[in-house]
This record gives sequence, structure tokens and C-alpha cells, in this order.
Amino acid sequence: MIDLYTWSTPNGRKISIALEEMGLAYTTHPINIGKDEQFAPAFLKISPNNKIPAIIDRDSGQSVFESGAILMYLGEKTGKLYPAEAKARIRIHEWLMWQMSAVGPFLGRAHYFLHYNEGKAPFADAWFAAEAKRLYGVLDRLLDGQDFMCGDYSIVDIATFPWIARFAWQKIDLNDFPNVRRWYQAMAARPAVIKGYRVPDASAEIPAG
Ligand SMILES: N[C@@H](CCC(=O)N[C@@H](CS)C(=O)NCC(=O)O)C(=O)O
Repeated sequence: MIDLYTWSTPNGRKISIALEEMGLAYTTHPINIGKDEQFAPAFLKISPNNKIPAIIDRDSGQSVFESGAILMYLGEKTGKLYPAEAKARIRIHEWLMWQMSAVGPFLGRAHYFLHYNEGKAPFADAWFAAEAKRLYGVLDRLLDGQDFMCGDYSIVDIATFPWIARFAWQKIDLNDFPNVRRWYQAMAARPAVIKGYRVPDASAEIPAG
């Protein structure tokens, strides 16, 4: 049994989608980051950087924070969506680090400027819009000729999808990135992705792409 501490954001959804795909039982504990619940001392004990997501694995007593670390932990625990073979793992690590260091942080800032504060800082708007397009270009080239980011469906696709689901906030037209669009539609049709996307907000819908 996994205790999942999460909120309705891209990083949180990575983990609920992974738990659904891996068929792991879990209990959801919503941490309302709009109400500063991420700063509660009990939460800081498992997530010292005061961010969701975090988990506690009740089977092992292990707590894990940072979504990339959680995905690797769950992949290792289940043997699912995280290949054990060394060469395949190198590819997974490369693209997981790309997601964690580029897609998440830069698209997150694109949301801040282009969605929440559009027009207030034109220089930043232009910079983050260009960076978003560059990242979508990288993903589009990666997906050329393959269904998923590292060949077979993996934790890397799960890490990236919830960020791409906010393409409208990033002022991205998916028609400009046909391989991303095809992949996005395939991901959005998966029952586990649909179910995981609705945690903890049961009314959340994946945007049509
Ligand atoms: N690198 C972290 C980033 C987590 C993150 O930024 N979480 C956001 C929501 S998506 C959060 O908890 N924000 C609350 C805050 O910054 O106080 C991860 O991937 O787990």
C-alpha cells in the first residue's frame, strides 16, 4: 500500500498515473498547495523541499520525494515501465533527467508568465514561449518513428505527459508538432492515464489535443 501526497498539478499527476498503470494500491492524501499545506511540519518530514508529490510505501516504510525519484522507486518495486537492462536504462535516465531539468522547470515558468501573467513582462513572455517551442521540437524529433519516448511505454512518457497536457497554457499549437500530437492522443486515451489524471480532483479532464 502506498500513501500518495499530491495535488492537481503536472508533478502530482505523474505519480497517480504511474500508480494506476502499475496496478498498485494507494491512498491519496491531498496537500492543498494553494493553502500552504506543503509547509506543514508533518509533510516536511517526508518532503523537506515543501513540494508535492511525495509517497510513503507502507510495505517497506520508505518515504520518497521528487517525482523522478518516485517514478524510479515505483518502477524498481514493480518491475514495470522501467527496464532493468543497462542500455535501455541509460535512455530512460537521459530522458527522465531531461523532463525533470528542462520540461518541468521551464514549462512551469512558462505557465507563470504566459498563462498567469501574460503581457506583464514581454521579454519573459517571448523567452519562455520560444523555449517551450524548442522543447516541443526536441520531443517531436524524439517521437519521430516511435510510439513512445524510449521505444516502449515507460515512466518517461508518464513523467512528460502531464506537462504536455498544459500545452494551451504554454501557447503551443499541437498541430505544429505532429509526432507529439499523435503521442499525446495515444496517452490521453489510456484508461490508467485518464484515472490517474483525476487524482485528487475527480472532475479534472485531459484537454483534447
Ligand atoms: N522537482 C519537483 C518539483 C515539484 C513541484 O514543483 N511541485 C509543485 C506543484 S507541481 C509544488 O508542490 N509547489 C508548492 C510550492 O512550491 O510551495 C518534483 O518533480 O517532484
